[in-house]
Amino acid sequence: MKLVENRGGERYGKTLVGGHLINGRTVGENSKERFQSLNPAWTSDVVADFPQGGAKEVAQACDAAKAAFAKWKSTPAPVRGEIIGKIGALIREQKEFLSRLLTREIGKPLREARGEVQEAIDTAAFFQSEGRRLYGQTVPSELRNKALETHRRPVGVCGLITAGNFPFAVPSWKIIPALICGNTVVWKPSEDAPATAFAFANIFKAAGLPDGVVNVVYGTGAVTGQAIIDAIDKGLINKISFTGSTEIGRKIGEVAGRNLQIPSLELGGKNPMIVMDDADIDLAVTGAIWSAYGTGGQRCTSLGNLILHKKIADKFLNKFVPKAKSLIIGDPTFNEGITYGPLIADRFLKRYLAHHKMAKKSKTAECILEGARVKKGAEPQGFCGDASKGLFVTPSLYDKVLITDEFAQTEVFGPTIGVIRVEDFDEAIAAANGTKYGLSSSIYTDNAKLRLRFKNEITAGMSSINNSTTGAEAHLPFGGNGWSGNGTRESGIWVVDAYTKWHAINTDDSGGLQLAQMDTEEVHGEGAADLDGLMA
Ligand code: UN1
Repeated sequence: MKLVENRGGERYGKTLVGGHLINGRTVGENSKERFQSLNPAWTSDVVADFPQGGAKEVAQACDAAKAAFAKWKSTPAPVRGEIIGKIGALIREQKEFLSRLLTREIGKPLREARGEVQEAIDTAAFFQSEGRRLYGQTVPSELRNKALETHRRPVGVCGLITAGNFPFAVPSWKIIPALICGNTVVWKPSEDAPATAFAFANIFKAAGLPDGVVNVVYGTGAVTGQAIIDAIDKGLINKISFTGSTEIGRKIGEVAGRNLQIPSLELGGKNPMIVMDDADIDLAVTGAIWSAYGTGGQRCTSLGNLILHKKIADKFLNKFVPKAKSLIIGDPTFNEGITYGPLIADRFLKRYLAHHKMAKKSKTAECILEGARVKKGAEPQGFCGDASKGLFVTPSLYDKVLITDEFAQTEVFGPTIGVIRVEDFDEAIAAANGTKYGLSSSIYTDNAKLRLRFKNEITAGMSSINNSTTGAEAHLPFGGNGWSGNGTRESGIWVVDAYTKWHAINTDDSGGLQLAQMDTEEVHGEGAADLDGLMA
């Protein structure tokens, strides 16, 4: 690793030049094929310069992970937990540094970056103690002098592919449980955040994780991500976990499926929020603003479809629109008070700007806020950054969208939402369940009967009542249904199922061959039902 002069972004720091981590060694630091991560608030700041890994590096990383597996698997789980605890302690020590690096690399406000790093600390704390559980069961046998038990076994080499919007927390959701369960890892971090990943990888090393247990191969999704997917077909990977688009998730699902593996897929969302006519409007407006525009709408849990009861829709929007117009946008490195920073990368910006075309296909939709790129000399009130340097956009809002519109059915991944007006709860829940996605969801109401109906009828994997669609806690199951995922979950105890397989064992101490699944003499009662009549 070296830090080199950063022409164009000196005030942010130097450029980090790094390489893959394979079997404890840095590989490809001088390789010619490289990519750069740019600070989206100031795109001439080159944050990092990394080699692009291909099939060769992925194969080397998988070999290293396979070689390290036997020893790591047999390391007692509480000892593995100690290392996880050390990882958590080191992250805590470096929390401010890591948060600032993350903010510089992906443009997330500092307080959110700190929250994200904290989530990794919390995840480490949770799984350190899981090293002292990882419970199996004892089960009664149908035969005498025979004992039944179950154990969780690791699955092997785990290929992990993560996205740029949560480049620290989401990798921790995958890597830490994979490790506590005794697996080894090949991680392909997002091409938008290699420096953040590199810092994380260094913590794994510093915590004393043996060489080869975590390997990191950097690069783009199209090249390095594809090489990881191909490695499933080559038999180099036993389990894949992916956070990203539905389109890529579907491809991974196909490849994993034909190899009889269960992938963990955390995909897109078009998350609904219902606001009923009895809701606390100010509370709902605050929740909707944050869900829609917090993190620049770049969360898989961000609000997509805001479903308003007709009776309160105008009142709601009269409060919502001025708030949306006065959000503070800017460069998060030098301004702690911003609501959201730049979009993460140019491809996100392009997709955001293109969403208007899709929204305008609607026959009924009315554009209330024309979200656009912030232009130098025409910055919104309170803007703090250099519009000509960063990927800054203003928020967008469409009213009178129909759930059947393409705009209501498609994830944008930027600060835009559509308002769907409904007559009653039946229409509201139909709209909320009216997309192919099913990740997060929310309702604002104090009506106990409607809350109960919402809990029972919503098809999403996660729901909030009187709260934002975003902000899952580190120990609750995270994940979605339909196009949002394949039903696997991350976080908390539930993720252990993703990284282990059950092993059932029976021990027979009877001294003879006892046959299970046989008709046993022991249980023949006297009062057997006389079924002869039935055959007549
Ligand atoms: C993601 O956006 O990919 O709960 C996952 C939340 C965040 C989501 C992270 N922790 O909103």
